[in-house]
Amino acid sequence: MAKSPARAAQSDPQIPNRERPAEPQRYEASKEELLDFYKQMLLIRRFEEKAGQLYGLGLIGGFCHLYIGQEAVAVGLQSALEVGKDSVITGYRDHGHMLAYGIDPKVIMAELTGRAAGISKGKGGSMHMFSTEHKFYGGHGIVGAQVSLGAGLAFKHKYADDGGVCMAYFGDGAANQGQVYEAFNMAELWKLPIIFVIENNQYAMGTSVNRASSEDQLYKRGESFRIPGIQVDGMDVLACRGAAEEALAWVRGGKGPIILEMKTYRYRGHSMSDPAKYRSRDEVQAVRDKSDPIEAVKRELEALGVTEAELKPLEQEIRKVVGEAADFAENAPEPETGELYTEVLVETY
Ligand SMILES: Cc1ncc(C[n+]2csc(CCOP(=O)(O)OP(=O)(O)O)c2C)c(N)n1
Ligand SMILES: [Mg+2]
Repeated sequence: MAKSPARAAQSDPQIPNRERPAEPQRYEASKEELLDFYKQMLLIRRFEEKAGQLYGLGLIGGFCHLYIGQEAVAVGLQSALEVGKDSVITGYRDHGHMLAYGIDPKVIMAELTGRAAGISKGKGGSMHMFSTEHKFYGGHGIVGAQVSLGAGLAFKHKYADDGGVCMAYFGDGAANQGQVYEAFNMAELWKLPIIFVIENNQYAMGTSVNRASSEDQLYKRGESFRIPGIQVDGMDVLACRGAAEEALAWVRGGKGPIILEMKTYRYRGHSMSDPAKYRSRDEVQAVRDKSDPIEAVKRELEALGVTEAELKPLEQEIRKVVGEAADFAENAPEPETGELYTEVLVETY
């Protein structure tokens, strides 16, 4: 006799009993750690503002996607990683992730202006930056491609048994790409050490997540692959760090991949050439007023007794670092013309 649909729909009895990660706790940072998070987020914000200015002056060519508004995600998550052991991969909105990993702002800015001293020798630009020394594997322009590449990096960690974990970032728009699900399947099947980080900044170019996604609770996207997911306040750096701790415990414990959906928001347009007609100024302003990640940490620092006068020198120091990076990026020489065909594939294989 054929099974009734209701019976057939009964799922594998193992599923309800599946182990789940614990509910992440907000990270309890010391005053020094909180100051450090503040500095890192402010560095990203000021760096990105400066990059926007240089773009306006015609010093940056090609695409340029700013990370303003999303700073708490990269800073909170990557503060829990071990540089040089764990690997990181992301899309084209990559400057913040590099800065959060302690990579020199000068070589990032010089890459934006296409100079030989840039981290990709001036040939990658905003979207294609790498630091193999940091195990930072880009910087990718093809939406979703970094997710499968990230699964490959995680496979390498497992194969070499080096204890590393891959953190693979992608956007809410990328979360609808087919290759993401192929990567999910393999990652869970092979219990790869990977944290899939969905940076849900609410928009993919001009399309809001609700308009593009039949399931807009993106942390659930791994369910049919048995990959657990956690939704995180991506505007709260301590919530981000707390989630990273839980995710790392899960993945380093050999339990396979995990998904973190970071609820965040980008203040600027998709790229520098976005007229932003798809949302109102009021919407952006409301998020800035209510949930700015940097202002939130500032308030916490003040509650811990840190005064405005103590923060001022930090802010000045960051302005100086960013100013020096911009000067360097403006004055460093361009690559020699003889470099045009080096490190690019010109033969067949
Ligand atoms: C395969 C592919 N399709 C389309 C594009 C064009 N494109 C570039 S960015 C983007 C939106 C992606 O949005 P999301 O994943 O939410 O990332 P965000 O820009 O918000 O960080 C699209 C459609 C592309 N680069 N690659
Ligand atoms: Mg997005």
